[in-house]
Amino acid sequence: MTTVATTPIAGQKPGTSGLRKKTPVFMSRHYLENFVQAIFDVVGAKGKAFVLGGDGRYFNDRAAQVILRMAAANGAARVIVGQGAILSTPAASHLIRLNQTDGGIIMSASHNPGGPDEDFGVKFNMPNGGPAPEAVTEAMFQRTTEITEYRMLEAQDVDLGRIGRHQLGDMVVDVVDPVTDYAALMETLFDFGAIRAMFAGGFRMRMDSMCAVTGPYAVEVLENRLGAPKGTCVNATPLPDFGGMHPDPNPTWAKALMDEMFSDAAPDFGAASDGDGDRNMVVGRGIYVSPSDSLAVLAANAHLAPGYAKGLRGVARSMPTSAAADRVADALGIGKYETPTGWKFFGNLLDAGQATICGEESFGTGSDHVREKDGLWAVLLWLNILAVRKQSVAEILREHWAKFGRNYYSRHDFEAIETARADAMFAALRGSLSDLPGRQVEGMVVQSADDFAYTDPVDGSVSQKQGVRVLFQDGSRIVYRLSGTGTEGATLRVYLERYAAGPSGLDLDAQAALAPVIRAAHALAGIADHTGRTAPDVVT
Ligand code: VG1
Ligand code: CO
Repeated sequence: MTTVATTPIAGQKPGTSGLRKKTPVFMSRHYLENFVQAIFDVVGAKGKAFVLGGDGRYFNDRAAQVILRMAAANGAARVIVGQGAILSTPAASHLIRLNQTDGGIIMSASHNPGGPDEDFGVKFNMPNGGPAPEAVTEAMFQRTTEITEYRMLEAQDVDLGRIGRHQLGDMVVDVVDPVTDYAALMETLFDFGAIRAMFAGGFRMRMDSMCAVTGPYAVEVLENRLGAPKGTCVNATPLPDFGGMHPDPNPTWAKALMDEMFSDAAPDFGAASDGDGDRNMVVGRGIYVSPSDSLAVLAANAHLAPGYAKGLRGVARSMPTSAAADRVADALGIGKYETPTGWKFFGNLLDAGQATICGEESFGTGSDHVREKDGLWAVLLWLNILAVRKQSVAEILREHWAKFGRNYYSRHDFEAIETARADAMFAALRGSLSDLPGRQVEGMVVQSADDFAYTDPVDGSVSQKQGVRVLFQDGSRIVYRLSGTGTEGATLRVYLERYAAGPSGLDLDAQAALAPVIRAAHALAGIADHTGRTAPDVVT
């Protein structure tokens, strides 16, 4: 065991989901080591067991060996690693819970591109399987600012290609198949027989794993266990640079899937997932399902799947997510919760049994089966619902809107803005909040405007400044936030929502229906003046 002298490196502050930086930064001297030592200093490693895996992006394999040697040097007793250092984020969460480990380290920058010049990331998950809460990540960050040394075992690489037990110093390394336990969990939740019968009856699907981590999971579950025709899963081999794809499952980056789903040859159902497998996009033949609507439809129909047949305890959504899920919760007479952005805020609600299903507008949905959002889980719940209802995605959506009304919704992202300009825009916006109520814009009257703060109902912790909200009298809403996962400048996210009760006006194009809200969003924040941008880079 060696103790290596080091000095603090600035900027090792975890964001919405772990620490993310450009890969060369992560590969620079002491960078990974400092952060990993800070993790172990905060959570303690002596005698403990952890799970380790990542999404297979560039540097995943090398980082895994470093983390293993550091875990051994810090006295950990056992680390469970996915074969090839691969684990999807939800599968890692499941392994932590299944094996009751003391947490886990996930190597991923999720939906950010991967490669030597792209992004890398590391996050710590707690013994409940969920992302570390703010108090813990803050303590890790504090530790990085005062670190003077880290511990490293001098040893050869562990053969992570071979399943089975290995020894690293005094520590045991158990290399496991990344898919088996996860697939078994899915079989307990969904009616595989019904879905298998649907595929056998000619139902066709395209699952686009975007050359990221869900490939092996999708092939095993959809093709091997559910009998979907070979070739249902595309881009199913995880690659270090994701084959040059940007593994963010949205209409912009999963364009090939969108094109196919809107073509004459479209299959019945399409889905895509992100770098680390926790996000999903769902598309019907000729119809896109917005993530906020997906959450609402899943909540309304979850009881059709065996794992949720007893009904839901509650539904939680992040604040910028549309209120569509709230309408379902009200109709079901169950709890509804509104949290800040980031899955870590759902952990307490799930642990306390207050929420069963959670979701975010950013293509994330999940349930209490793990403590992360879970892309393939959402796909399987949709398949289960389709198998039971025997309707198309379009029919299910239209019936949903007819019953609950429709929350037209879109998010506009303005990427890589100069940080100082973005900060100035927010300062001005925050300064104007108290004057906004009563103001008319685009024919709508502002009812209230605030900076979202959240008090966790379980542990009472408070999170401030989680997004600026402007609420209008007609129920429309604008939310402004800065991304906490980007690695270049600032990314402004503008979330737009407008409610249509129906029965008419439920079938409009979302951008058209939101046009006045979009114009109001630009006017109220002075987006063009502050940032020089008039149009978003990504629209979802
Ligand atoms: C984004 C999303 C957020 C999500 C987070 C992590 O954060 O908006 O909803 O939880 O990514 O998702 P931000 O701070 O950039 O808006 V993932 O798939 O990167 O684990
Ligand atoms: Co992700």
